[in-house]
Amino acid sequence: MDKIPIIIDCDPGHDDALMLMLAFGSGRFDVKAVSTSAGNQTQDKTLGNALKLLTLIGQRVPVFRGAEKPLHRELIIADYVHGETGLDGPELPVPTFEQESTPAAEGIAHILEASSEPITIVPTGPLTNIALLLSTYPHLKHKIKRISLMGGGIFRGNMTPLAEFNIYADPEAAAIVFESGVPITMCGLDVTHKALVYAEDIARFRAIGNQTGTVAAGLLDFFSKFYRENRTELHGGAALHDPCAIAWLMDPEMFQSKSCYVRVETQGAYTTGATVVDFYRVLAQKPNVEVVYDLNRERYIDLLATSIAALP
Ligand SMILES: [Ca+2]
Repeated sequence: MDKIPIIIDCDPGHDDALMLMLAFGSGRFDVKAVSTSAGNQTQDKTLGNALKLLTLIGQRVPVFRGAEKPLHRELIIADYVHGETGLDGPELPVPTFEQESTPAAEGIAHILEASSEPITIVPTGPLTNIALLLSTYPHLKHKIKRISLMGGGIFRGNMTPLAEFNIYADPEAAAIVFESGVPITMCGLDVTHKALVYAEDIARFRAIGNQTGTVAAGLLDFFSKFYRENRTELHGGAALHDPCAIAWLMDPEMFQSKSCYVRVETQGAYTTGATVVDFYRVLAQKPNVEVVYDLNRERYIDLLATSIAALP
């Protein structure tokens, strides 16, 4: 099977870490580059975390530093979930390599330009870098096969009652991405709050016995604390958001989704950062997003376990 060419834009972040393990460990992707967004933590920290994680899993691809803050707003971070470092919990290795000198949007543009085939972009943080890419290099849109992202939701939010963190952090950037005309897959809170990882799954990752499994388990132990304390309706499960955006590319059949017209609210009194999903097609507009809302959780955990086992 041919590997799927992708570029990952992330803000590690505990669930971003598991997303990277899935992307690299699955063997299904030709990862052209990783760029970092400021989101779960500051740009300095998410960039450092990406370099540490790639060092841990023995992968060396170009890493690009992304924007320091959202397009028009001040940076908000999610240290209440991810801790002071953005990846609190286990010990991580000192990076064995450095980021490229090119900024993210420019670096991604060069890769798209040089590629003979369209590349899928997988953003799992705020969409600042991807909005900069699309607005600075609009002639390269046709080189983007799809944007498979974690963000948004149909009926709920986790920052405000209707807005999810990644979209809320930079709604103007998200609006640019959703209005770009590039095909989008949106793994929002509807599916990611069913992509639960429980204590027994964490024990399974730890029992793999390699360094990746040990770190994955340590990260998820820390990450689960927030969910056990604040999302009791998940019954001890932690919502493992970001790997969904990769898993959908591997096996869309394990998910349920619907093609919908989606816009991002940037000015609402109560709804800024909401993804407005026309689920029942009341506007009769052409769908621009494949909205993912359910998955086969057991298969998702199996994919993660297999991928972690294939890494150092
Ligand atoms: Ca993330």
